[in-house]
Amino acid sequence: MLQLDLRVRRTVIVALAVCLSAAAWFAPLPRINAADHGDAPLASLDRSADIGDTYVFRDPNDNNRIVLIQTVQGFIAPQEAVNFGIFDSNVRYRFELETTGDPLFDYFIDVTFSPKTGTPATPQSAFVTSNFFTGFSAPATAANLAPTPPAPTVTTDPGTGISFYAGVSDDPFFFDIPAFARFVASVNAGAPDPSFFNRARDSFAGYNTLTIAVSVPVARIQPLLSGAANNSLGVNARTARLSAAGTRIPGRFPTPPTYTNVDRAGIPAVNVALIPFPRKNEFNLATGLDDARGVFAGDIVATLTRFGTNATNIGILASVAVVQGDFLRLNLGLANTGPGGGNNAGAGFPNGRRLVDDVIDTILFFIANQNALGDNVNANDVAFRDTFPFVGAAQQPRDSGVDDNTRN
Ligand SMILES: [Ca+2]
Ligand SMILES: [Ca+2]
Ligand SMILES: [Ca+2]
Ligand SMILES: [Ca+2]
Repeated sequence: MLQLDLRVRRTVIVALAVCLSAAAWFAPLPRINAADHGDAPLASLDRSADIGDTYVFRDPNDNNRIVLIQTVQGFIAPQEAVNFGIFDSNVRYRFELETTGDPLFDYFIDVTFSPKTGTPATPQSAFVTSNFFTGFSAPATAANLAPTPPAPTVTTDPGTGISFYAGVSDDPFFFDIPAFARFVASVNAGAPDPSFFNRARDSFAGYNTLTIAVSVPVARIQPLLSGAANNSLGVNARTARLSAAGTRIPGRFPTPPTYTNVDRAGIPAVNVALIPFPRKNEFNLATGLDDARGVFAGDIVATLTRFGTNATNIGILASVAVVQGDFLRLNLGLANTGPGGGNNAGAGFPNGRRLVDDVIDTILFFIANQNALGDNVNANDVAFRDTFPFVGAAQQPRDSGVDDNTRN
């Protein structure tokens, strides 16, 4: 059974209670896209800054390291991996680290990239910076169109012991988007029909994404923790676009650079599944403190109420995504073991998030008042690696007559 932190702040209990009593308004459930792919109009229009998923887990090969992964710019077709597999040099890809047990992040790891120049085979340079270690640079992995993808270039910085990878990989997320959309439509029509999930097609199968992964020694994280319950680390991904605002010279960016937030993603499916369409952009620009203040609590409760989720399970879901801010929370005292980034029972989501974790089924379990409900897509279409960066190898162009794996 999942171990959930059920502590709920008084203010949020009050906010949720108020919202529950006022949840007679029957707004239709929001559209469902994916974990966070294309979760809001502005993110959909800024694809290079559109986060897909965020993961945090202990390295199963060495629990003294913590692996952080964010995927961006999903749905890259294998035949276009070279042309579309480019990190945007005007986007800052950030991991926000929450280390004090409150809804405000305290530390960050930022990754930015050089422009794509030279030949398609020339890797972009990544710049890894932080407010708790001295930064370093490392090459990304350039995509190719060969039958076999390039081996991932992993750089371990000698000064910090931090390992880094960035490149095109298989999208590690698995979920049947149309089935879920049809199920939601049936809920809205007053006749919930889980049989739509018999479709069981992984909407992400056969497609790639850009992946950024870092592996940080626990020894560098542990000193940052203070007052955090359960020796835990909170992680959220956030992208921001370099802004020309403030510069006096047209076309020149200010120094130091300023950024405008685009997207954020912690707990999977919060924005896409629980926030109503008119507020999705606002949610992406908000902070963990906004979450904890209950800025979106009313919307989340209204959505869950439409699903038929009872107060107990609304409280559980709210405790994960609202009360302490929308952060994945990883218990550093819980061992992670097994292949593909770890798969031992009881150590995965909502304890952090591992690649193998069927997060959609876990969330549906609580939405359905702890009754079994799932999308029947329960594993990735390709094997995850057993070593860092753990994500599966990029999908490559197929030979004539060979299934391309897509399950649209
Ligand atoms: Ca997104
Ligand atoms: Ca904090
Ligand atoms: Ca996949
Ligand atoms: Ca599933």
